[in-house]
Amino acid sequence: QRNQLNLRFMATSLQNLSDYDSSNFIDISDKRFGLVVAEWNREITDVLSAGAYETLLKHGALDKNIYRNTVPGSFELTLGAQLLAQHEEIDAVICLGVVIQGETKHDDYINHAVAQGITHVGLKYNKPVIFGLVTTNTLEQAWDRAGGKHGNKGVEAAVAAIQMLGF
Ligand code: RBF
Repeated sequence: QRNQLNLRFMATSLQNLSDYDSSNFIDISDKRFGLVVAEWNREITDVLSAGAYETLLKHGALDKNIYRNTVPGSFELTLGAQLLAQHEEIDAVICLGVVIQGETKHDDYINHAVAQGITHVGLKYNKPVIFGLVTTNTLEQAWDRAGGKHGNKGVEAAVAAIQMLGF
């Protein structure tokens, strides 16, 4: 299954979408990254996670410096982020989740809570805590943002982390 996910990632996510300019990226070979990945909509969050992970490696991060953790759902991303960010050795945290609109307003509550929560964690610990939450009306729209026609938001989240480390 991992190979399939990797193939899907390689086949689609870095071709022409999620384009970015890496010419001014700083050296991140000594930076430590926390990845927090929600297990709801796991098939999709796995692809976001692979995108973020591969992007960090591609730009010089070391595998041993990437700490990947899962949380049950996106609502838990905030605490997951805090548990990582509180460690002095962690330089940046990347939060990844997929929240799909349903019949009730749960998505609104979750999205606002995560946006506020991880903003708070970033300001409290003075380090980048990246908002990699895909919030869509349908699963298809989420796939479009996980290696589909709108790129891979996991790649973009990793790029944002690298850029903020160079700020
Ligand atoms: N978590 C997600 O990451 N994505 C979702 O689309 C999502 N939908 C949910 C819908 C409902 C009605 C509920 C109650 C929870 C949902 N969650 C979702 C889980 C949520 O983020 C959290 O894990 C749980 O509410 C436990 O705190």
